[in-house]
Amino acid sequence: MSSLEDPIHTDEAPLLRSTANTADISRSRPQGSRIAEWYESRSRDMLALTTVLLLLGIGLGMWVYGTLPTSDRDEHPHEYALSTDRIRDHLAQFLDIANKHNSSRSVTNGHAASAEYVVSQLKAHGDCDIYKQSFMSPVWTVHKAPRLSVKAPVQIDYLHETDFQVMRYGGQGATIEGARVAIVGDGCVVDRVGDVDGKIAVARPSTSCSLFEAAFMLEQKGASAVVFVRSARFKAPSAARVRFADWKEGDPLMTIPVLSVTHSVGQLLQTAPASKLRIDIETSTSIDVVKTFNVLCVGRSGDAHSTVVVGSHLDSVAAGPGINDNGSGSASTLEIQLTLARIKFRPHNRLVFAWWGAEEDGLLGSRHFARELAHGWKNRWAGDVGVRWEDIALDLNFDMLASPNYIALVHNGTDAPANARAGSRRIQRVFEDYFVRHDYPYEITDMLAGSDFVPFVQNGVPAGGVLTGAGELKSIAERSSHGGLANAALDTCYHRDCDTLLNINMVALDRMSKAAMYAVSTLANVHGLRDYLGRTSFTH
Ligand SMILES: *[C@@H]1O[C@H](CO)[C@@H](O)[C@H](O)[C@H]1NC(C)=O
Ligand SMILES: *[C@@H]1O[C@H](CO)[C@@H](O)[C@H](O)[C@H]1NC(C)=O
Ligand SMILES: CC(=O)N[C@H]1CO[C@H](CO)[C@@H](O)[C@@H]1O
Ligand SMILES: [Zn+2]
Repeated sequence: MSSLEDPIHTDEAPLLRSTANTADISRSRPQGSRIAEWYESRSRDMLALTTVLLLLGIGLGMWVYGTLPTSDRDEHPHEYALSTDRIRDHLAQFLDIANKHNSSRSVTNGHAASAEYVVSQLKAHGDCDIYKQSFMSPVWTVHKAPRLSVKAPVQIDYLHETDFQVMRYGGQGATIEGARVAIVGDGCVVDRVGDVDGKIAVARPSTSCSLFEAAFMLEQKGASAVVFVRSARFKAPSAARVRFADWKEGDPLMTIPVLSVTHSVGQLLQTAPASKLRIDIETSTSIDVVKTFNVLCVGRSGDAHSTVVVGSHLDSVAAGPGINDNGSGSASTLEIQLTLARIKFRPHNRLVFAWWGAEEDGLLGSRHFARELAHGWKNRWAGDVGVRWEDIALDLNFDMLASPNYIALVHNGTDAPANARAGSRRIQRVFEDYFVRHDYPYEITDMLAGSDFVPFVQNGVPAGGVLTGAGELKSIAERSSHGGLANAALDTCYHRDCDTLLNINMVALDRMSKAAMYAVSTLANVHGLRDYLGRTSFTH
């Protein structure tokens, strides 16, 4: 076959040879049919020419395409690589765990199984070194509604939650009958009050010490219970925590009951003649100190000296499975790490993912992390966790990301203390860029308390994050810009047993998890991250 010997065609030879039938037919053709042969070789030339033109066309197309404006998908591939369905699969696993643990993923119940799930996913599909950081956490449980009755001398049985309440971490449960009362006024200046031994101390909260300090002093002076009277501007009793905010192993906890009563109940206690006044209190509560842990996934690539921490909390309250709160944050950060591993993301700055334990008991996991790394306070399990505090450039916090009646909220960086403010404002802008680019409505919300960014900003590390709201009501104005239901809570199942998969807003989850992915991948790729965070003026 001449055409096959022709050097011009050698490249196409395999292509033509593979059409074996053509060769067989030409061989069976009568000899001397020169016209047919000529015709055949022309058709092969045509085929070759077509191929060349086709290749040229593809090349030209690619060149033209390259000069066109790139799509959002090309510019933000990490966002598009993240699958909301996979996040939902993790949430289904969390729910399954909660169902097997008395409908909860709290420190005592289900947190460990949730953590095992995260660790097994990271081991199988993640890209990091995994550390567990153990610590002790006090866990508060109310077993039965408390009782409070006062004889002055006529007996009044007060209504739980309307007139009085046991304060959180307020004691180990006790039955007290016919006790006398000691009015101590300002709970902080107990040295100046008389004998409280064996009596129920009725005190006013004060600004000169914490509730815990006042109550604990009264306990040490022998009081059998403490009753804090609320000021008149509050209608309901308080359920505030009577415990050191940053409790650590070895710190004291209350043993005697601590109650909060409304102003009007307090009036009666303070004005009734002390000789005739007797009080019965019954509480059924406990504080157990249990071991729990943080899970850390320390990236193997990127500059360790400019580490980006990506945190979320894994535990739920004891009262419910916590699928939005805060399963939605921890499932999203898990899928972000797995996605980055799958697409072989090599960050310029090292990424450390953290799943905090005991958040619902007062941010104890993230506080323990800061105490051990920033302040060198070690417990008996302390060991290498693969990170040093001075290497941490910033913290991103993802808590609830899928509230059913959500508003997209971005933390206000200006709320951070002065030494973390510029960086926190910079992080805020990164999140805002995402919402502006997609034309999604969002609001700025405070960054003062309530989640695991606290120990970071308190120790000078800039922080930021997004969230979708909890028990607060949506206003009519907010409804017109964000949709959903006005005069309803952003999450009616907040801290309740109905916080299940049905409580997840998939649109919110999609937008917010991608906002998280955008911030993580963007900040992980900033060169000179610390300079970038330190810049005090920037254009949007
Ligand atoms: C499960 O929850 C119920 C109701 O809150 C409680 O009475 C029970 O003791 C719990 N069981 C366990 C094993 O925690
Ligand atoms: C952010 O916080 C600062 C200071 O705490 C406050 O002045 C400002 O109004 C807040 N911004 C928004 C949009 O809420
Ligand atoms: C964003 C958000 O509402 N997070 C919640 C997670 O749980 C803690 C502890 O209960 C709340 O204080 C946070 O508000
Ligand atoms: Zn919560």
